[in-house]
Amino acid sequence: MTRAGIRGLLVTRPENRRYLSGYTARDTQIDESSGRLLVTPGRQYLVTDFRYRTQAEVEARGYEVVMSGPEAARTIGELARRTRLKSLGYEEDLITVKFFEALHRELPDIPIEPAAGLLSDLRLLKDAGEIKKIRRALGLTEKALRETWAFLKPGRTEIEVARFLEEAMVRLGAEGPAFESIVASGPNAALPHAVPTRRKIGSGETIIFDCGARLDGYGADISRTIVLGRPKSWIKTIYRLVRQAQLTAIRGIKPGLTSDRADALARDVIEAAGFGPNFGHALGHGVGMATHEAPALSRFRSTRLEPGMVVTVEPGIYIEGRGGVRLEEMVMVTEKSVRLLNRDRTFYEWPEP
Ligand SMILES: [Mn+2]
Repeated sequence: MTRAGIRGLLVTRPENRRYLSGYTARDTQIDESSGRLLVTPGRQYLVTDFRYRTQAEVEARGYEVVMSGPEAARTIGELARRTRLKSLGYEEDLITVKFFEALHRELPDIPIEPAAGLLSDLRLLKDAGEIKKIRRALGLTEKALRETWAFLKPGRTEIEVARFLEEAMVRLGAEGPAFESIVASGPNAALPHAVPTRRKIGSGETIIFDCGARLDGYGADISRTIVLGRPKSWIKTIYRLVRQAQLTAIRGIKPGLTSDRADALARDVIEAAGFGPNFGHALGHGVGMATHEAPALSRFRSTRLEPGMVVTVEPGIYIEGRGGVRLEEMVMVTEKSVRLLNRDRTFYEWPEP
C-alpha cells in the first residue's frame, strides 16, 4: 500500500476479504453486502451488519468488527475520517456504481483510487499450504467425476448428471462446487460456457464436463470430454488435436515465459490444423480462491510467469451445431517448468476420446 501511495484500502471482493481476514461469508448477489474490510496503517476493520455479526467475530482474526446500518458507506466514511485517511484504494472490479457514489459523497475531500491489482497480486503466487488445498480440491473433483462416469448413460439429462456430480463432490467432503458445473452434450458441447439443460444425452456425441470442487476456500477447475459408444471420426480428429495442443503447452510453459506466448504454444497447433477460428477463448487462467484469477493465459496479456502461479491449460475446439472438445488440467509453474497438479492421470495419458 505504501509503495502504491495508498493510505487506506477498502476490500469488497469476497475472496480477497477471506484471504486477508479469514472471514468466509459470501453473498452471491451483484451488490455483495456481507461485509467490507477497511485496512488502514494502524487498524483493520470489518464493516458488516447484524446478519453476519457472530460469524464475523469468530472468523475475522485481527479485525475489529464494526456494525453498520443499511448505509455501509456511511460507517466506512466515519472510520476513514476517524483514522484521518488521506486516500482510499478500492476494488474497481467488484463494487457497484451506487456504492462507489455513496463513498464519494461520504469522503468528498480525499482521492478514492482503483487498487484491485494490488489485491490480485497478493494472491498471484501460491505457497505450499495453498497448493495442498488446491490439490485436495482437485483430487476430490476427480473422484466425483469417476463416480459420475458410472452414473452416466444415454437417456440421462445434462441437469441430472450435473446434479449427481455436484452431490458427489459434497458427499466426498467439498464445501460445494466452486462454480456451476457444465455438462454439455451434442450440439450444446459447441457452446464453451453452456448451462446444463433437460436435453437427454445420446451415444456417439461429445459430452463436455467442466467442473471443480471448493475445499477450504480453494477451488479446482478441470474439463473432460467423453463419448458414450463409438466416437465418429470428426470427434477423434479434434480430440487428438486438442490433446496435442494441451500437451505442447504443458511441456512448453516455464517461468519467464509471458502469458501470451503460453497461449500461442497451444494455439499454433490448432491453427496449423485449420481450426484456429474454432478456438475462440484463452488457453487458461489462474485458479485459487477465485475460479478465474490472475494470470490470464491469453493472447491479449503479457504477464511474466513465475514459480508458484497456478493456471489451467484448457484448449478447445467447437463445431457449431455438432459438438466440441475441451480438455483442462491444472498446473503449477515451478523453477524450471510446470508440475501437473492432478492425482488421477488416466485422462491426461489417454490419447483417445
Ligand atoms: Mn477453466
